[in-house]
Amino acid sequence: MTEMKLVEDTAAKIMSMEVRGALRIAVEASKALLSVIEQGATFDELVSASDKLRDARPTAVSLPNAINYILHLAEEAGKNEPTVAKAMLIADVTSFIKELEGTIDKIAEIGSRLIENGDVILTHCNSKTVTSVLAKAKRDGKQFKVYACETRPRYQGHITVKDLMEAGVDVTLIVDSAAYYTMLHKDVKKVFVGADTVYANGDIINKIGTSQVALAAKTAGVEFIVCTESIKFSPASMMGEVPEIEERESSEVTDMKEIKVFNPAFDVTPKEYVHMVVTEHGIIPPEAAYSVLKERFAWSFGED
Ligand code: RUB
Repeated sequence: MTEMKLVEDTAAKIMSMEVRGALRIAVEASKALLSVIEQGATFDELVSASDKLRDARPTAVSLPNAINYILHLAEEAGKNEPTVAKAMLIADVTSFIKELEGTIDKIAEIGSRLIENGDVILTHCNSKTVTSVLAKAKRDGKQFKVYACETRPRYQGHITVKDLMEAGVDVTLIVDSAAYYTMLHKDVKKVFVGADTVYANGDIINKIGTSQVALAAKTAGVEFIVCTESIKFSPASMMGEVPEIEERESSEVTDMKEIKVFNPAFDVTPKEYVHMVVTEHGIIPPEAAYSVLKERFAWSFGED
């Protein structure tokens, strides 16, 4: 497979959701760009490969963040003589990917400490970050139960149930509309969800339905915990930009072609509903998102 074909293939897999989840999208796009670099692409070719990947899914900011960082690394490496520049860039991008992949284990380590024996937890969608937190708590010998929302229309909750069963976690599938009832009647103590984007003000974008779960959690007095790598924080939101909320095909919802369908894939949970955000750097209140952005994305403000 030529390297551009690999880029197009990766973009197609992200669009079709064969590759999904904000962290995995960023990792796979970065790997595709690494292969382009390894083939000796010029900077312009790297930019054109990046453009093919950038818009594959519009809401998860982890994707443009990873791409922009690789382009920044390429600019920096390009200040050297060409063979040195190539070797340097390959090393830098390889270590960036390794770091990205490693963040999930750090969050698992930190987030699992929040889980106590006897906890009943609810989750929505399929976040590999959240499932790694839950799996780590299980490996640490904690006894707890999980309720997983099925997550219409794409049923990512089924993946969550499978992931957690493989990890030996006691997990039960519920329909999305049973979230509040389950909180009240099954003594849910904590909600854990992932994120696609974190705004500078601490608001969180995640799978459609997350904000309803957060509203229900607030009413039911249940802690609402977001687990997210800092690559999902949005530098553009510091300048007032808001990511587009992806709307997907009506065929995901129904095969009745004659009816009107509105199918947003994500929603925004206001920071007031979020008790804490678990990142690879530690646990922060949502209001601290701005400080994380200033530090994590210093390179994009010309500050490194
Ligand atoms: C996935 C989703 C996940 C976040 C975080 O939506 O909303 O909760 O992406 O996932 P989709 P992770 O299925 O539409 O991609 O923690 O794995 O990055």
